Amino acid sequence: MSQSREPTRERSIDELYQEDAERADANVFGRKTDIGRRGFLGGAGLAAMSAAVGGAIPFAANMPGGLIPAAFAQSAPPAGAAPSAPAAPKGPQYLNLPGKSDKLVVLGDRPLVAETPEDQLDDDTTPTNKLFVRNNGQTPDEAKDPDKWSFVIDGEVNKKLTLTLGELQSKYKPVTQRMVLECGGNGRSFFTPQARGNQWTNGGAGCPEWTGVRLADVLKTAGLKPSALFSAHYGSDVHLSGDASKPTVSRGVPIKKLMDENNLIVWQINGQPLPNINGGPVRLLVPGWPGSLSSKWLSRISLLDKEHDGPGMTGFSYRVPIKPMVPGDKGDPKNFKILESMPVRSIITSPANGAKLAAGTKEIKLRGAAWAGDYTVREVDVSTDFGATWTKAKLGKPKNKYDWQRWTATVKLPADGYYEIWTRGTDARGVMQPHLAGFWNPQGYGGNAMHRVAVLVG
Ligand SMILES: Nc1nc2c(c(=O)[nH]1)N[C@H]1C(S)=C(S)[C@@H](COP(=O)(O)O)O[C@H]1N2
Ligand SMILES: [Mo]
Repeated sequence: MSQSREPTRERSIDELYQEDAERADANVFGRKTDIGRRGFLGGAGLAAMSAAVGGAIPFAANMPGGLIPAAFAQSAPPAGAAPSAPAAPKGPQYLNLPGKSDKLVVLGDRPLVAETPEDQLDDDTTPTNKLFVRNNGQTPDEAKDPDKWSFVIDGEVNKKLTLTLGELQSKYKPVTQRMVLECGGNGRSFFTPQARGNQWTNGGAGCPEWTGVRLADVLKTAGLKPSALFSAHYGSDVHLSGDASKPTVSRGVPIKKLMDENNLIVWQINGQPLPNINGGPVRLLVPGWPGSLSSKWLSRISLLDKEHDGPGMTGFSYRVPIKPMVPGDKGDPKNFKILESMPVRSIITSPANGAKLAAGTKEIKLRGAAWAGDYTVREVDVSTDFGATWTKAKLGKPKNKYDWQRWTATVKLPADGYYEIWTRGTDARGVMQPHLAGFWNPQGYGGNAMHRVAVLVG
């Protein structure tokens, strides 16, 4: 006689949080009392939470309910934590691609999408092998003769231009700038309920040094007609369907943004030829706004007399609500506008999430980076006590516009145990990162919840 029934198994606290955060929260923190006050983390809840995160929680009294502990957001359980139950969600899949670090995490393989975990963004300048990859279509074969790579500038211009890479290099003055490239969906995984698309943490961004010529200089040669109001950018990669007549993605910007002197047509990254996987031999770089504007394998920039309607411009694509919508709702297209500047974001690049430090460690040196789309970052703060108190980080200056700002901070710890280090950035306008990803939208753009890393001391 066979017994097919699964033995009942007690699920670990992290599984509970992953499956149903609200229920887990009620179990751990206790239900709201009839006067509407949330229970506090004590007794059985505290014991269960401590066992799950792997140590005592010195600031347990400040631990907010409803927030999935940072320790559970990582792939592997924190060192010393209770071993994960067999049904734990599968761990990250690492990228295996020549020229790329095997620490990049694959979010999708058709099209290829891979992100850079925050702790891999610890270099002041992002090395090429650590720059994220976001393809929408098929990855093209490597160009045989890069110097002959050509693209056109057409539409509302006085003179249609066709330029090869060789001509670009000989006719225009090259510039080198360190600038952030960031996917519009960066931070999408922090939305609740889950939004459609690649589930980026904060790793859909990087800040390498780019060499190229100013797009504005090239546009001046073509001569813009007064009717040129908007751009349309195209790359030569083929649509996933194989239909060569369909662009994979084609987005554009209003003329004011197009003429920004920081937009470059680039062929080098960190002093080397731009690799095929990141759009070489020639790509566009439109910093500050969603990465999708920065066409890889650049083939054409068209000037239009109205807003572009290519794939990535319409419906809910790269659009965010004007007025907040009910999270999870379908949404009314009339309530949406195009996402322009990316929001402020600060990340901790050291220590890594899940770091285990020696017993008796009384202070931690933190390193990180912050950036804010079109704006500079005014302030970065860090907290070790679930946001009850904050310490100002030492914030560096950008090398040039659209560079990220590196920061450092030292925090003191009162005792051994489990901590979450939180960071939040504030941009030059005074706009600060929210505790949780706000302004929910169906495709999950602009998710910039404060970054948290779990560390275990002792
Ligand atoms: N031709 C082309 N350009 C493209 C894309 C693409 O799929 N095809 N992806 C865009 C998106 S969505 C982003 S975020 C960036 C990613 O650049 P990377 O892969 O070099 O990191 O390229 C943009 N340019
Ligand atoms: Mo993107």
